Formats: sequence, structure tokens, C-alpha cells
Amino acid sequence: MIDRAESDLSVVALAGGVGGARLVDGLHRALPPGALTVVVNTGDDFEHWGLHISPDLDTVMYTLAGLSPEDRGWGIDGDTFRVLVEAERRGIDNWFQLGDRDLITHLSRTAALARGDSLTRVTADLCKTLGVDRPILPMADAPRPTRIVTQGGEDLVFQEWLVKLRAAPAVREVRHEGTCQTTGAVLDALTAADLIVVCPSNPYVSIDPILTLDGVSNLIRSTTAVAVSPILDGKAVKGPLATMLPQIGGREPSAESVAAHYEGLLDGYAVHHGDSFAGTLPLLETNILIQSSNDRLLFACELIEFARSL
Ligand code: FO1
Repeated sequence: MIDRAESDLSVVALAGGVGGARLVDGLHRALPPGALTVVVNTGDDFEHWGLHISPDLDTVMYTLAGLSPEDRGWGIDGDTFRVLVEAERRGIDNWFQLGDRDLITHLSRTAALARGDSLTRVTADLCKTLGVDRPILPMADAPRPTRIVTQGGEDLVFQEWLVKLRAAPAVREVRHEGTCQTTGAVLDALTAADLIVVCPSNPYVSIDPILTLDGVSNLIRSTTAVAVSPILDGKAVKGPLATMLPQIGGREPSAESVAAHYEGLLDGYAVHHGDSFAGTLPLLETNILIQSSNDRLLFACELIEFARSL
């Protein structure tokens, strides 16, 4: 039970890509300054054109900076792609669409990492230049790349599978390589949290990379934790989750299947109207399709209210 006053509440959101960023945007406007810390998946990070790309960190950062396009969710709204067009003209790989304004983020990050700064520090510096004053923490400073093993036996870098191959090859397994160590900043934030929110992100490729870091799941179990379903009426709000659930877990694409994936971690779960299911997990049944700015704020307020009632 959360027995702290609204003004002293400490909330940590675990987030992946676009779905996570939308809820984080609502939470950041619903909560008082200083109350929210966002821990972001870096399993999607990869190298492209010699640059360190952190797609989920950037999606959250641009969303909080008010720069994200509403429809697509990633990159910078109204960005141009002149460099990408030039790459194509020269026969350089351009399957990953880096916008011209977006490029400065990747250039700065890559240069700072090469100088020896940690990803945590680089992210804080990038946030500062964009006027984002909420702490956005990478889940780890060392690489933990997500790999997709297809049913055909190929072992692929996540972004190559998702973007280059349009998530077409059926998935046998999701692997997390590299570090199991999170950062001191993440552990401190989780330890101090009154409430942990698992955002409506893909559990396999956005949330599991965070949950499987040493110490994280235990801290979540010892705190009030709520999740928001990334599946509505059998469909993923965004991305390939609806096909991954049967392929990997042998489960039907439903809010209930995602709750089963998080078994033992949650104290409450938010599902879309009509997606409720039997069981002991307290449910918040509401509109979880949070596309517009207003819907994000309303839902975040409802979710905090719900968590406080648990
Ligand atoms: N997603 C795509 O589907 N196609 C792209 O070309 C693409 C480029 C891109 C560039 C920068 C960035 O920060 C994100 C980008 N994304 C793109 C989104 C991203 O790859 C995925 O949505 C996430 O990794 C999923 O969590």
C-alpha cells in the first residue's frame, strides 16, 4: 500500500519504445516535479553508420521534449531526410531512417561515449540540451543487446529483424546478451520508489531486458507495481507483440497472456474496456488507447489513483 502524500510520491516507470513513451508523457504531466524517474530499455541499442543509436532512450526523450511525431512516435516531428537520400544515392545502407535533426543526437552520443562518458551521463546531458528535466535513466551503461533467433535458426540484431526485415521472420527465442548489471542510479531509484509502473511496451523486447538485470525483479516484488497491457482486444497497440506471444510463449495475444508473463511481479493491471479476465490480480478497466495528449494525462491520473487504492 502506498501511504505517501501525492506531493512526496516517488514513481519509477519502466519503458520501451513508443507505447512506453506515451504513458511516460502522461505520468510526467500528472505527477509533481521530481516525482518521476524513467528507466529505459537499451536492448534495442545498436551501431549504424558507426554511430551509437539508442532508439528507446531517444523516443522517450523526444516525447518528453514535445518533439515526437504523434503518428509514428519515433524520431523528430517534421524532420527531413536529406542525409538518408544522399546515402541511397551513394549506395550506402539506408534501411534505418535517421533524420537530419535526429542525427545530431547520435553524433553527440557517440562522441561522448568515445570520450569515456557513461550512457547515463550522456543521456542526462542530451536531456539538458532538449530542456527535459525528468530523470531518464538507461537500464545499463554496458551493452545488453537483444537478439532475435528466428524459427529458421538465424540469430539477428534486434533492429535488423524489426526494421530491415519488418519483423517478418517468425521468432523462436529472444536473447539478451552482455551485461546483467544495472546502474547505481537505477537501483537507487527502484529502492526509493513508492510505485513502479510497467509501461505498455513489448514484454519480450522492451521490459524483459530490464527485468532480467541483477536485483531489478526483487526490488519490483518488494514495491507496489502496476502494469498497463500493451494488447487491446487481441491486437498490439504498436509493433509485433501480437505475433510474438503465440510464437515464443505459445500464448494467445491477449491482455491476460501478458499478465501471465509478469506473474508474481504485479499488484495491479490496467486493461482496455472489455479485456478483463478472471483471477486475483486487481484490474483497472478503462480506455488504455492513449494516443492524444489529453488521453495520456487522463489515463496517467486514473492509473495513479488505482495504484494508491491497492
Ligand atoms: N523504426 C522503424 O520502424 N523504422 C525506422 O527506420 C526507424 C528509425 C529510427 C530512428 C531513430 C530512432 O530513435 C528510432 C527509429 N525507429 C525506427 C524506431 C525504433 O527502431 C523502434 O520503434 C524501437 O526500437 C522499438 O522499441
